[in-house]
Amino acid sequence: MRAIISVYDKSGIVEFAKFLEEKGVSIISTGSTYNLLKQNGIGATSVENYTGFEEILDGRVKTLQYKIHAGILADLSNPKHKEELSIHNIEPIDIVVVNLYPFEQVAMRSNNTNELIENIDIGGPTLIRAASKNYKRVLVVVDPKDYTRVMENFDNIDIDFRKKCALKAFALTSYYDSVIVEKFGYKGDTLNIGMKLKKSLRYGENPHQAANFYRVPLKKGLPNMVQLQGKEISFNNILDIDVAYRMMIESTYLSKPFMCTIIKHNTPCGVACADNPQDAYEKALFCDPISAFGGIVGINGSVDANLAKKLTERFYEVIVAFDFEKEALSILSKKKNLILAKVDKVDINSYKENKDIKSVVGGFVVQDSDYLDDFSYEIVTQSKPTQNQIEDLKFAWFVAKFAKSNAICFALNSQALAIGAGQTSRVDAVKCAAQKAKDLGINLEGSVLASDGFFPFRDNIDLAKSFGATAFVQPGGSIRDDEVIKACNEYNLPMIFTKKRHFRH
Ligand code: 93A
Repeated sequence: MRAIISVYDKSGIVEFAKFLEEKGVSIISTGSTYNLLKQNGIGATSVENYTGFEEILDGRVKTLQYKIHAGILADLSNPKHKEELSIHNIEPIDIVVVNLYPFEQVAMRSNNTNELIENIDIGGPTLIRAASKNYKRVLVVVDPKDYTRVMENFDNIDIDFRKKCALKAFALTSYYDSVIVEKFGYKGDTLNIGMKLKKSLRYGENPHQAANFYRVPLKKGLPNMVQLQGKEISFNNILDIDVAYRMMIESTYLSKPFMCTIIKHNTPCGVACADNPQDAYEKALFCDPISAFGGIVGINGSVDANLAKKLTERFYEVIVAFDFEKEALSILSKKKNLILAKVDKVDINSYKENKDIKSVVGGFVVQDSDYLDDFSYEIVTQSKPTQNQIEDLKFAWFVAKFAKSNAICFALNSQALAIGAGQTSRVDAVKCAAQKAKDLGINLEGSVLASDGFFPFRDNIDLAKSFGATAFVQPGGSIRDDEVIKACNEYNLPMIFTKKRHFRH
């Protein structure tokens, strides 16, 4: 076996190279790496000796040589490659150990263009990328922290291990380039976190904020959205369409075929399910027609003429649906500004794979997506919920999941009656919802209540019961669960725990 070692950060390299030598690996090495190995008694060959070409252009061309790269890139399962190696007297290289010029560290302290340019590593990434491309045969090691793992597993290194190393290497070179882009301040159609510009937006959350819409590579799980009519889509429209879209995809969890949601400021102000889209819409609107003004309507189906007529009676910004019937389109076309967004129904499994990225000053936090695809629970009270209550609890739980935390939802017959969202205390969420219902003349008697996080005290139960709630769903997990369960038992009302919290910030 043959390895090329060319490292800027020399930590651990002597031990690693010694190990490789003991395993019978021949070592080729660059300038100062070679000197260090030699000083430590390791029998390496310099790149110059190996290739017959000396380093030129002040080290800009060290390893960028035919003999090196053909040795790395040859596919030895291909007879033609093997033959060509032998014709040109080139030996295969099986291991590439490289770490790069410290561009980022230099960029943090310096604005000297020449210094920055000299610290852009070209040969290193080229070695790394060549080895990664040929991971089926070649092992690439780009991080001194990995030397131990490689040594421990050396006799059992398989294709999975080499593939992992290759992807780590590609991620490194992609990050390395993104730092160069960031330092030199490129403003183009890619964002330096590996995203591609989808659309320049008129402005951001507010008119004084510039904004763009980027997409992740390969668009995995993202809706393929087509705008059928209406004014230019805005930053806030995209955010609101996103919640509607998530509810549409996750609505496969619900028991009825059609779901309608009305979104305002990124949180639902009305949600319902029914056996047809029009009923679902009318039931959704019932919850809070005042908030619905200027909202985004999402429907997990096709908009037909009847529904289109209903929709034109009010002012909405966007209708998002899986489809629009021809007649519906002609009815809706009278509302020139109304945006119609047709989105693809994606497979729930690829949807689940999406990562949730939120920005913080100077970076991002990333988490797995919080999807809902089943309703499992434990009954924790003496009183057991009826089958109808279970259905309503399941539905209310869906609504509370998508409403901004702290969120609660009073629901009955697959319809949200009152939603309390975005409150800093849970008891305020209950009060807000009940106050809205009261103002709109909505009767909460006989409803069920869902809470996206646990009830910290029994006061929520006392209050909700006084407004008419008759069953509860919450994650559980408070140190005062006993007190909360006791309150339900006193009222002889059922409560279920899902053991899963669904905060949405
Ligand atoms: O200047 S380079 O872009 N040209 C090259 O051909 C080349 N080959 C390896 N830089 C190159 N390298 C880099 O040199 C490696 O990525 C490593 O960071 C460094 C090791 O050089 P030395 O062994 O002389 O310390």
